[in-house]
Amino acid sequence: MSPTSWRSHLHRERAILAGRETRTRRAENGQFLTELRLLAETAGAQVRGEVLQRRGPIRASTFLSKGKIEEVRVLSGEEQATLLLLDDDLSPAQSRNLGEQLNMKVVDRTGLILDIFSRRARTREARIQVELAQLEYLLPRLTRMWEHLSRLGGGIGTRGPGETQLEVDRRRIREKIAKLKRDLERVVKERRVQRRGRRGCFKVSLVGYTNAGKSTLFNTLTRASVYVEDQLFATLDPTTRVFSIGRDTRALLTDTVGFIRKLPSHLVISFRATLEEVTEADLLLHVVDATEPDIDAHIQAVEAVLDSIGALGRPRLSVFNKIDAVPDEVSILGLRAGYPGAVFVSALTREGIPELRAAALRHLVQNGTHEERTARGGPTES
Ligand SMILES: Nc1nc2c(ncn2[C@@H]2O[C@H](COP(=O)(O)OP(=O)(O)OP(=O)(O)O)[C@@H](O)[C@H]2O)c(=O)[nH]1
Ligand SMILES: [Mg+2]
Repeated sequence: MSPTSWRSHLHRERAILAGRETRTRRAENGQFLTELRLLAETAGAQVRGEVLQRRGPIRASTFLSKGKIEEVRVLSGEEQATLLLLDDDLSPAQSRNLGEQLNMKVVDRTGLILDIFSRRARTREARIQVELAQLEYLLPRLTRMWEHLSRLGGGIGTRGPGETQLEVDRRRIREKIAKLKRDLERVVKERRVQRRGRRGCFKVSLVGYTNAGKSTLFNTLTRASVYVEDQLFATLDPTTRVFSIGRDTRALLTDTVGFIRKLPSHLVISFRATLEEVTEADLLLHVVDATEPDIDAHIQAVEAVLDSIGALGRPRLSVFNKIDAVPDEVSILGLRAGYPGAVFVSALTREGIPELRAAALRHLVQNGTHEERTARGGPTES
């Protein structure tokens, strides 16, 4: 591994998951680390066990308490695990200390999400954005990564690196970051030019928690066939297609990257080019997975990301998806009562889709964007 590139390195590793309960987030029926497990599996790791810290303050030097570190040590010995995945973000010093004490590779939540994004990035735009976020994350952690790699003999020789080598590597990373930022500026400009060509059209963007069914709904509404998968972050690149809202009204619908609780800020910043589609939309369709046990937490996580990109004020319509998979009618009635104004659909069975189109049209009219705007030209893709 060269210091200025970072390929996925979690694939097939045997991993232990660890997290801490907080006052606002408590484990219920063992549900606490479910999302971390999904993230880990999406990154290709093999999850061998979980450790949950329920009480006690955060230990500044290692994040986890001594007792929990011991628990991880025993479990990882039994399971021959080499990787510890944390549900929270660690400071560079915390992950270094934990790694040294346990003699394991330690990856925090941001590191894990970045790893998944790097596995998913296919287009030039996505690659630039992901690499930029990774290098910004890597820079303050370089010492640790370096020591760790040298200990494992990971392709950089057996001799411990001197300060000079580290300085050289830091400089190379800074230069690479500067270059990626210039590349990204070009991408942002290209996208702006592209969007200018679409002035006069309604712009509707799908947003929502990862795996809520945005791409499936996109395919249903536009008869497209973008990639759909029961995995987190299946979509990284935005796709735009024409979508008919009413008999004579068409809009441009954009499917984009999904959000998650504590989406790394480096990613949010570097995905600016992609997310400008969202900040400039006339209407956001917020897709919510109706089968999700913790719907409010997901809605709040999405709103937090919208807030951080300056899109919280855009007109928004909540779309509860996957109602075909909600076990009983009573639950759906409960949701309808709890979220008035939302529409309820199944992107798979098409139930509720006509109501969704009608509600979207109503919103566009109410927001005064309806008048002369209709989509011009044939389907476009970006
Ligand atoms: N039962 C049911 N499953 C659905 C529905 N819509 C989507 N799914 C499933 O949910 C999973 C995620 O769907 P995607 O469309 O990839 O979700 P997404 O929101 O685009 O996810 P990311 O791009 O990863 O953020 C897939 O397995 C879909 O088949 C639905 O209406 N009903
Ligand atoms: Mg998707």
